Amino acid sequence: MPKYEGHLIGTGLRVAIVQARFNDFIGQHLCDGAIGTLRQHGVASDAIDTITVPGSWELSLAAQRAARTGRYDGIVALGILIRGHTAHFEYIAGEMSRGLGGVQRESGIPVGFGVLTVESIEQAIERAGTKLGNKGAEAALAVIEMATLLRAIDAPAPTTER
Ligand code: DLZ
Repeated sequence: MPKYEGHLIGTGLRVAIVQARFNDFIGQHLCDGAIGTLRQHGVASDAIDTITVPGSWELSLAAQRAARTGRYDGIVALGILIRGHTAHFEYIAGEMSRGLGGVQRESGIPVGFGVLTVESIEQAIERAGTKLGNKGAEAALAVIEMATLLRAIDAPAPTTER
């Protein structure tokens, strides 16, 4: 029985990083984490494009356009949403996550979810390369695994000899 798995060798993959600029002083660390991970796993530097958008609300539209070009094997979405005192957070977080999920389902290209949805700047810093890892790096790793998994699933099944 065939078993399909992805792996973490990113050689030959082309990846777009779509990054929201809001809270950019922390977001830059997510981006560094994502690029560092892609490079460590063999993705060529000229095969990584970065696309910036104003805020997390705009991520899914830019990710959709990037996916439609057919140039990428995967997309890493990065942003930082910090809950304020209004309902803004809920509206943006809901639409952003649904939108990114929709892009990946419609396009068939993996979209790594490296968007922090946190209560405070401190929680964001913890997840952007300090105490609790780097969610940008984790999203990049998931994209490599998913892109290689999809290639494995799409490959023609080996013929059995008689
Ligand atoms: C307006 C806004 C607010 C209040 N907070 C955030 C946030 O914490 N993180 C983020 O990525 N973007 C935020 N934005 C901007 C919106 O995502 C969007 O860019 C604007 O509403 C313009 O469409």
